[in-house]
Amino acid sequence: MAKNDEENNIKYYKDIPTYQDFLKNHLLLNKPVVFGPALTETWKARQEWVIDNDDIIEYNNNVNNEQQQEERPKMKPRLDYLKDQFGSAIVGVADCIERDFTDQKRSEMTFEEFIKVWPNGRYYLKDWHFVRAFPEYHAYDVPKVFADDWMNEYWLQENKDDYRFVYMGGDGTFTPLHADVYRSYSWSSNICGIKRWTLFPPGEEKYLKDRLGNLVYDLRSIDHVQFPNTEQAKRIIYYQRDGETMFVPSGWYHQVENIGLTISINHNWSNACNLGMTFRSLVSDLDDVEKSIDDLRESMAPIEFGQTCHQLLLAHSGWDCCIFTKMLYCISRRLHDYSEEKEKEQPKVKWQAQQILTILEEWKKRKEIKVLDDYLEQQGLSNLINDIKSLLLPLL
Ligand SMILES: O=C(O)CCC(=O)C(=O)O
Ligand SMILES: [Fe+2]
Repeated sequence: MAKNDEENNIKYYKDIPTYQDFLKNHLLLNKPVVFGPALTETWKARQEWVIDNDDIIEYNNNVNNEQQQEERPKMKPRLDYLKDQFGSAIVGVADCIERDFTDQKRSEMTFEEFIKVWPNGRYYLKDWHFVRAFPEYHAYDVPKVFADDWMNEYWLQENKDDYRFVYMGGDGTFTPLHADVYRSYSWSSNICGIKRWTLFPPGEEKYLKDRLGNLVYDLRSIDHVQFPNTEQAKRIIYYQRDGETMFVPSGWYHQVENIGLTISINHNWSNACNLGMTFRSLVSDLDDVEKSIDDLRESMAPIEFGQTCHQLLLAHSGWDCCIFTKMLYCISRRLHDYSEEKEKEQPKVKWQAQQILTILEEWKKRKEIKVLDDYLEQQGLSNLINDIKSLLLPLL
């Protein structure tokens, strides 16, 4: 088993660090970190969803007996309780043996049906918007160090969506290699089972692509003719145990494989510290859409072409520049009304305002700004960018 310490280039905090330490050493440096079980100890999910694991488990994957003992999860799911509480909910599952382009084939079933197939190691329950589905249940609290979360703050205010998930998988289920949506951060707390993480610092993904830019799908079965350079990619491997929490920084590609029956809770999140990364990912997604329909450019007026690109971006990735700007407006209003005693742990307000204003300046320099202006106007939001500036400038 890989060593779970700094030798492996990942910082481990047994005791929860202060927000200032986390900000300085991880959010701003964009470096991963693991928190010990103390962070999640009081969660209802850790108390009610699991029981001690006394099973002798026959694993599907290739580990020898000694490793099996060492890797045996301390806890296992409390299936009767989970079925009783949540059995009739509809959940989305990924088929770990059927690929669908760059992802796994998805389908739906009831949670009760999932519980029956859980041990088979084929279907992986993913992206369950658990808090939305069971708002009264209160399975966990967002740790203070992760509370400054603009994405969920915006979506919850709109009451439309969120990025708060529960995952449940059997031995050998996995999430293919990817970087997170919008280059957001993620945090993932393991309730039971073991997760084997492989993390690649930003930039290393160039070794994980073929000549056409396709990314390796599963690190466990690489075609070395198609992907001849994968061995060169620097990586961190970490076995995440029951109760531990992984912080995944922006733009780090990663793959996750489950050992034993696993349950995890994870959020995608973003804030002023990774705003630049998020913004550049938006612009690059927009560039990709533009390229993909370049043959239509001649047949359309420039405004119409721009709007079509935005619509495609929204349909394809769930966001567009309008949503991004509305998120900045939502956060700017809060920063403007800042009141110290009510506020969560976060960087200095003035610094956050500067980050947003810097992004707006970057926008202004890009050709897409004209399209964005028209697009916002069409949605009755023509003053949004000026409104953001009026809210933030007094904070500088
Ligand atoms: O647990 C998994 O399978 C995937 C988690 C993940 O990709 C993340 O937290 O960003
Ligand atoms: Fe991820």
